[in-house]
This record gives sequence, structure tokens and C-alpha cells, in this order.
Amino acid sequence: MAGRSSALTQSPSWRALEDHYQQVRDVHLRTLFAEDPERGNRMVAEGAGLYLDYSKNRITGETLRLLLQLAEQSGLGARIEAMFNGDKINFTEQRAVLHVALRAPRGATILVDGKNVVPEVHAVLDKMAAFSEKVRSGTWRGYTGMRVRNVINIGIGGSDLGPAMAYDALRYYSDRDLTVRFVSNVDSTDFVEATRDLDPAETLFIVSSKTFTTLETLTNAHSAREWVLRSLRDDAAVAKHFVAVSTNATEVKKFGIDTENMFEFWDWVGGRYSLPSAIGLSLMVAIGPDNFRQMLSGYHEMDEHFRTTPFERNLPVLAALVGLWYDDFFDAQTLAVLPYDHYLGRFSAYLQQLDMESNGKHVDFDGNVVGYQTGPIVWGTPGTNGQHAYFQLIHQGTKLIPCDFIGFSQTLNPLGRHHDLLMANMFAQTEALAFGKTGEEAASEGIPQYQVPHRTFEGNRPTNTILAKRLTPAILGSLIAMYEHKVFVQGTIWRINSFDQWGVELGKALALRIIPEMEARESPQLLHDSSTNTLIERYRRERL
Ligand code: G6Q
Repeated sequence: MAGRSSALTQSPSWRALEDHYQQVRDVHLRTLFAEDPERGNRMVAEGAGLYLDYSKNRITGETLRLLLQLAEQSGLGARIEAMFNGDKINFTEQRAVLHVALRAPRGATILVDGKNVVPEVHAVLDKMAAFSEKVRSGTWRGYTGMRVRNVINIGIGGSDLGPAMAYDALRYYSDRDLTVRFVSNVDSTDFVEATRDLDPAETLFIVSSKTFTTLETLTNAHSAREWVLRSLRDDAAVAKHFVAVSTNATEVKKFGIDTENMFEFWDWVGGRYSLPSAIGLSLMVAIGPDNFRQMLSGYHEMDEHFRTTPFERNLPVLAALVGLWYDDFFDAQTLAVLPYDHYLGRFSAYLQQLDMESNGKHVDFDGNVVGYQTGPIVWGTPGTNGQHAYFQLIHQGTKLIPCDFIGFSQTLNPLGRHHDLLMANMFAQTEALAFGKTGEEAASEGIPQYQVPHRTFEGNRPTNTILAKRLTPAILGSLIAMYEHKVFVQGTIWRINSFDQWGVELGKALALRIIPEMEARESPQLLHDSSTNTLIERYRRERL
């Protein structure tokens, strides 16, 4: 019988942080900046093209010292080495965790069970590049001889969110003659809307599924097959209009896809870490192999930064420690990720899976229930739009919401004053959140007395600012890798397995039980609870 975990909370560094928290919990960022005017150029770190300003956080030099001590105490250094060495740190699934191998340079050596996996990684990348070039140049033709104009990735979760996010993020670099879409939901509307204006003779489907057994993806893939065959009327068309990304050759073959047109990856790549694997094929077709490789080099640069930089200057480690400080000591529940770049519209949704599926865990390495908060709820949309919507609550609500602001010094689409206005807003938000406006300041502006409390800003709302020069493929890779490693650092300190996802299984299993009950001709005997029974009965009466 699993007990309650106390290994972390009873540790000397945790206890020291608890004591320290009591001393600094009410200290205002105004005071911290007044006492240390150099804070804004000292509490910063740089790596792999990213500049992280963490000075507007409710931390002192002592907080940082204690948090770094906590990281050391957790054995983080050894865990980083274990991950990069291919140890089976995903112990509940007995798997290595080697997304870093996906972006290792050609000559590198990374062993899994005694075998160097880097040559295989590059063989698949080369195969992807050759295929992408064929599609982009028009050499790859559909069954009727027409050139491919539309590419649809069918996948869900880790086989969708990465390429969909990165396609949006790198749209500037994409071939605008290609229409690239992503179908994920088992809701037929997704497939129908994605294909309604397309000609099957010009459409290529990339079926992306690690297991090739996922209900949503297989259902969509079969509908896609019917859609193509309804128009092209020959099973031989499947080979020209479908390729697969998977680890499961048997199921791919069963579907009718030539395994020559299957792009492989491996069980040591977790779904939510799989964008830099063959799962990125739709992205590579869209932006071209060179840009894709640039993205991989950015990922790799951050991997190296993470592996080799002392913790006190290490971006993922610093971001992780600051986040943990709010999660576990201030009891913050969420993290807002607010990119000031329209291309990053899906970035927070991508991070939701990365962070929440990885660190949404409640038992530790020993199977004991943790006695502390683990991963935060991640959310957010691009600025400035959020400022006109939910920022009110961040500024003046009753909840503490740490925020990551992400921006770029240069825009990819210069237009008049737009970029200066965008970035002025980003900087103004972090300033306003940190320093607020006192009652006296508000009153001195001559506003009526009754409005003063309403127009007072308490401030002391913590933020990180992540600034890069320009949104390039390499910078996107580096930004994603920073968050990947941040999640890993937090998981290590919390002593949880960030690489499994058993939590998604129960709902899947129950759905499989309900499907035949819905589809049965005669009313089945329902043996669920009274709520579920009644809902199913009502649905059966009302469905077409
Ligand atoms: C991610 C999860 C999950 C997975 C999907 C799709 O880490 O494992 O989101 O990516 O369930 O799985 P398949 O790729 O096997 O279809």
C-alpha cells in the first residue's frame, strides 16, 4: 500500500525554503528593485539565442541560492546525464527518454541498449527530406498524375499539437502554394471542414500515429481513405495519397500504406516530445528540409546549453525553479504563457500538453502520494489581444498568476509602427504587473476619491520575460527545448515520472465500453451509474 511521500518536504533544502518563504512572502517587487537597482541586468540569463529576464519575480538572492540548493539536492545533474545517456528513466514504461537524440548532429553517439541511434535518426531525416523535396517540387504526383497541392496531417495529441503549432509558428517560411491542414478530432466536423474545398486528386494525407491504433486517428484515416476512393475509384490510389509516420509497420501495412512510404520513429520518443522526429513531416513539407534542420539545430543548441551550463545560468533550470517557487510555496495554480507574436498563436496550447501531461502526476518515484503541488495549469493566448480580455484578473484579481511573456526584437512582417506598439505593450504589462500603482499615486492623478480603490494596482505580480531577436526556425526549436527541459527539471525535483501518461487511459477504456451500447439496435442493458445510464438513453432517443 502506497504511503504519503515526505522525501522532498522533509529535506533540509525544502524546509529552508519554507522558512525563507515566511520571511519574504510579503516583500514587494518595488522594494526589491529599490534595494537593488542592478537587479534588472543581473537576474538575467542567456543561451541558444534566448534572453531570459527573471528579475521581476518575487525572489531574492537568498531565494535563488536555496532553490539552486534544492536542485542540487534532487540529483538533477545525474538525472540530466541519465537522460542524455539513454537510461530508462521513464521507468513505468521501461523506456529511455531520448528526444535529445532526434536533434543530435550526424556524428554524435547516443546509445540505447548498446546501439548508437544517431545514424538511424539521420537516415529517417534524409528520407523525410527526399520525400518533402519531391512533394514541394511537384515530382511526387497523385494517382491521376496531378501535383500535390494539399497536405493533411491526421494525428492527435503528440502526433498533432507539435506540427500544428510549429506550422503556424513558421508559416512565414512555408511554401504558400501548398495548403497544409491538421485533422485531429474524431468529431466528423474536423475532417469535413478540412476537406470540403479540396480535390482528392491533389491531396496527400500524412497519417501520424506512433502506435497506429489510436481511435481518433484511425477513424479519420479511414474516412480519408473513403473520401479519396469515392473520387479516384481504385485501391491503387491509396499508395499515392497516403504516407504514414509510425513505429508500427504491421498496422501501417494493414491499412494499405506501402511501408516504403512509412517514416519511422522509436519508442524512446514520447508523443509530446515528437515534433523533431518524423512526426514533423508535415512541417518539413511546408517549410522545406533546410528550415526543418535549422529548427533541429536550435533545439540542439538549447540541449547543449541545458547539459553544460551551471545551474545558476541555465535557462531551463532557472525557469523551472522560479515556477516551482510559486507552485509549491505561494500555492499558485496556473502559469500564463503570453507570446507577443501572432505566429505563436498555438504555442500555449502546445505547452499545455507538454507541461500538463508530463507533470500532472500525483505519485512520486516510489509510488507514494505527493504532499505538494506538482505541475501548474498552463494557459494563455497571444498579446496584445489578451490585454483586452482576461488581463484584468491578472492585474487586479485575487489570484496570483505567474506569467511568461515571450517577444521578439524584430518582426517578420514590418508594417509602420506596429511592432514598436506591440512590444511597448509587452514591456508595459510586465512593468505594470510588477510595480502596480498605489492609492496615493492614483489619487494624485486627480481622480474622484470613490474611484481610488478601484484604480489602485497592488502590483507584485511576477513575470518572466523571454526575448529573442527574431522568430526563426532555430529560435522556435530553442524555445521549445527550453520548456521541455524546464518540465524535466521540475519533474526531477518533484520526484515524478514526467514521461508517462497513464491518466489518459481510463476515459479511453470506458469509451470503448460505451460505443457498442450506443450503436446497438436494441436498447442494451446499461450497467453504469444512474447519470451515465440516463445520458446514454437520452442520446439514443435523440440521435438520428
Ligand atoms: C503524448 C501522448 C499522446 C499521444 C496521442 C497519439 O505524449 O502519448 O498525446 O501522442 O495519444 O498517439 P499515437 O501517436 O500513438 O496515435
